[in-house]
Amino acid sequence: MTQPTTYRFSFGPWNISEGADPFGPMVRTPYSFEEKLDWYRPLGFEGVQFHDDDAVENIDDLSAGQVATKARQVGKMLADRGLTPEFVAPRLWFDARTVDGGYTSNSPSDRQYALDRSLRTIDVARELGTPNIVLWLAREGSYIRESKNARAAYDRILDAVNAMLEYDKECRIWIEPKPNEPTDHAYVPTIGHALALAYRSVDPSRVSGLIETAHAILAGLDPSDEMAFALAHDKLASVHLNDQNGLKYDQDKSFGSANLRAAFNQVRVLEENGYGRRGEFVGLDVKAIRTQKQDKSTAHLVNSRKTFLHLVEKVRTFDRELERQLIADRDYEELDAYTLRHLLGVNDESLPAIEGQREFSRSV
Ligand code: XUL
Ligand code: MN
Repeated sequence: MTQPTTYRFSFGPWNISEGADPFGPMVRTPYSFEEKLDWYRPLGFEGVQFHDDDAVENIDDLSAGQVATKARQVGKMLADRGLTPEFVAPRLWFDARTVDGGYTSNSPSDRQYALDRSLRTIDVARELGTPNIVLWLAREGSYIRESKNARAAYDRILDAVNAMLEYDKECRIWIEPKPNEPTDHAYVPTIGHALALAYRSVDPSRVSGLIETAHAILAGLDPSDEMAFALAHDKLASVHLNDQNGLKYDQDKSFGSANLRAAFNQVRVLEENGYGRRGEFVGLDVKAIRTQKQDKSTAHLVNSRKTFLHLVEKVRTFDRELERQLIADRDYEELDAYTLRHLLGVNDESLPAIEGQREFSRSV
């Protein structure tokens, strides 16, 4: 019998945040990068997700040599704390030159900036000690469709991916699709789009996907089925588990907080397909509730991790023989009801007492 997977978890420094939103200021005071790193192990995490400038501040103002030196120092800070860099993502959405997009900007010089910055990100990753690059294609899209040529945009994204693969023969690219925000219409909105790009690249074996729960929901799709699709292609490199209450701004709620059953099904598809056995991290991309006070700035990370592990237990204790029988009988009503009882941790024996209780409260 195969041993059960021992999961390992990651998050990014941006997941300990100050609560600022587009309509209001910070509500918690910032912690330094070092303070955040010190928390990882005590909170139960060993993987660190990075944007390039989380690791190397003011990256655009430094020479290639200075960037490498700084990244190496951060790599040492990780090693000293027993931490592993999971990936580095180029932040192609803050600079003035990315206002109209990065790889798909209408300005050739801005497109060049986006590519140069991405190659620098690969340098950072190499010095930190990871081959993995995440592309969240934040501004590769449009606010009005007539402003860009979408057909040309897909070729430009592919050219950028190919240039990165050629630049460093070891690097691996994980595309993190998202259908909107900050743009209205994103060019790579789902994992299907991301994997189609992967297969067209010069080295499909080095291009795969990262699926974020909230992003799938924003696309109107079920996150566990999206994960199943990537797993079927052996292209689920990582996940960003969180939650999302319907079609709103990207909420990054704690895992399971809006839809516990959908969370169960994400854990189910990961667990049943051996996700994590080759070292893949269970990544979280969660934010504290804006109104949360300072002293609980990391509770959402701990809670999301615990919810994941509780749901692993729910998957492992699901009655497989009953499931097999109910599927064979096409008794999906009972499969539905059993799933809910299992998640609630109840059985029908507890009902008479509860119903009796109601009789009692009515009579007084
Ligand atoms: C944005 C998002 C990013 C990526 C990394 O919605 O999820 O934080 O995960 O760039
Ligand atoms: Mn994410």
